[in-house]
Amino acid sequence: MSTPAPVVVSFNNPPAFITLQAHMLAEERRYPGTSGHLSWIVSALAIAAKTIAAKLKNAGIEDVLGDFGSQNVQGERQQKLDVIANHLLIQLLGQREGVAVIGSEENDELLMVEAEAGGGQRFAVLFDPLDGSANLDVGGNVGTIFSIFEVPPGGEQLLQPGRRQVAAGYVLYGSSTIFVLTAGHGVHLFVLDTAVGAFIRVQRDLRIPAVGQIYAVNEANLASFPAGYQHYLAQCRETGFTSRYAGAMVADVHRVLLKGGIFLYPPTAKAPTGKLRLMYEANPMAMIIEQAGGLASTGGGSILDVCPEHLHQRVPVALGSPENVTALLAELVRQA
Ligand code: AHM
Ligand code: MG
Repeated sequence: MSTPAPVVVSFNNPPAFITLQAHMLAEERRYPGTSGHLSWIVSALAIAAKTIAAKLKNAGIEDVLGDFGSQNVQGERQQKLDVIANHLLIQLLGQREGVAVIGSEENDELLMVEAEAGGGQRFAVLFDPLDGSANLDVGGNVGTIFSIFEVPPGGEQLLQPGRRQVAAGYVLYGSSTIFVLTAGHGVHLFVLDTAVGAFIRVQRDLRIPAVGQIYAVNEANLASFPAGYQHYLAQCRETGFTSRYAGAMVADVHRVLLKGGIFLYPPTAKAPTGKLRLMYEANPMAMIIEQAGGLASTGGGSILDVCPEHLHQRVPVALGSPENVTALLAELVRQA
């Protein structure tokens, strides 16, 4: 009896069930000579995200809500979950080979991680562990935002313009846990499959709509915005825009990324250089939005070209669909 010919099956076309880890390994393989440290760092961020998501699901049952009883360097009251998320990220990243520097919204200074023997590429990871934490007590959306730079050999110039980020992303803890990532080649979206415990890629090469009809801004501050912002928002209202504002940058930017429109945190009387922090809020969101085909501006130039002076520096932020941001910038010039 002759042996039947083996059946050759291809599992690559169409690709299915790609985890975040598999995605990162494939991304890194495109660049021979890279050390693999970047995917290792993203895997630490994913573990932190899963742990934070689990804590949030049990908030109110476990004692994780409310004030921690201290303030961070920016004078903001820390919530217990701010402290828990920050500690978790520092512990996980601090143990990862390739992490040289850690910077957090919740820490006054950069943390320098001792180098491992063996050398190789080293990275700075900057993050806002729990963005929008004022939403915690009401069960609203919160997020984690991160930015990754390669540390130049010699370690000088630790804070670099956002244009030099090698990867950036955010996690949105909402009705599902969503991980959005760019490593400089498009924006990809993963959803946590809680049964499997892994982030599964559900969208590749996300593109922001060219124009949208949503604006996200804290309109209670309108009277103290510079004239150009006020005029632009008046035009939006006159032309049928709708307003959506969660008070958590991650949730608001995510909506704009998927549906189009504009997210704004302009200068105000209370915060003349804006409220949002360049290194771990504005830069990573700007990289995501630009990678998706949008624009991200300080009102004067691209957020990604701002030369940082210190870890907690603030910038005005206007980001979103290219047509919306261009219209705002034209109004800012007209009213200057
Ligand atoms: P946080 O990082 O301390 O939570 O603050 C940042 C948040 C952003 O998520 C959000 O866009 C902004 O602060 C909301 O501020 P406001 O309440 O002034 O509108
Ligand atoms: Mg924040």
